[in-house]
Amino acid sequence: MTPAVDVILPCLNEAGPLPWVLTRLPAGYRAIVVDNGSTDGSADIARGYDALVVHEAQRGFGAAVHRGLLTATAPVVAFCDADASMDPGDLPLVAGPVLAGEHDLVLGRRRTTSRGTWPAHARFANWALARLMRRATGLPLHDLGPMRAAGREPLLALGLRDRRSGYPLEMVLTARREGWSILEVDTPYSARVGQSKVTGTIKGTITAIRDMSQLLAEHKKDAARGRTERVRP
Ligand SMILES: Nc1nc2c(ncn2[C@@H]2O[C@H](COP(=O)(O)OP(=O)(O)O)[C@@H](O)[C@H]2O)c(=O)[nH]1
Ligand SMILES: [Mg+2]
Repeated sequence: MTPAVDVILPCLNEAGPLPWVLTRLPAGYRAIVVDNGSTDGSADIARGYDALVVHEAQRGFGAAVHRGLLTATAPVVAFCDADASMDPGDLPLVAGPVLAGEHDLVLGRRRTTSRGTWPAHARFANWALARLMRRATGLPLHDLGPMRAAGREPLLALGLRDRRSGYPLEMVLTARREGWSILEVDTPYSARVGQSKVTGTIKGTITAIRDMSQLLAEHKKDAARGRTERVRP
């Protein structure tokens, strides 16, 4: 039976949190764990919890997430970290409005449930990027959170190209350019289990900022080109 929602869980050494994460999925939601060369047995653990496990050889958050999107078959796909910082039981908050046909893309704004959940440098980087994202899109967005949902086929049609940490931002910018209806909702966020792979280190944060700044600059150039083309006779 085709699930209503395929949940894409990028996974790089998440043996600790995976059992909890994979038992939290609501009925009708299928887990697709995209393993990116884990060395801690994550893939076997995921299979033990009946998740569909796929491998992606190319390293990078975007490469893993995109592999999940190519693997999905459900009409709606949702994205979630596999680190137990967010509860898959909350996925209906983002998938619900897409399933109901009310919005094309729903983004979960991370709302911390306890102090010390989010390292200060990551919180600051996210705040600065959200500000730039608001300016670029004109939408009242506050976070580039990983929990989100959209229709599978429309998402594929966006033709996203980033395969690193810019993927979530490219999704928002391209969806906006295509005139999608985008909604942000609050989603609970707590301390992850295990070591962060992206923004938990200063180096990871700097790479994320670099990838995202490049995308914002390209988006600005595209928008300016669009304006020039429109005024041409
Ligand atoms: N497959 C894959 N997953 C990744 C990669 N980098 C991060 N992840 C996963 O993507 C999710 C987000 O990474 P995380 O370390 O939580 O980043 P943070 O939320 O910024 O601290 C986690 O489930 C990671 O296991 C990668 O290169 N490949
Ligand atoms: Mg995380």
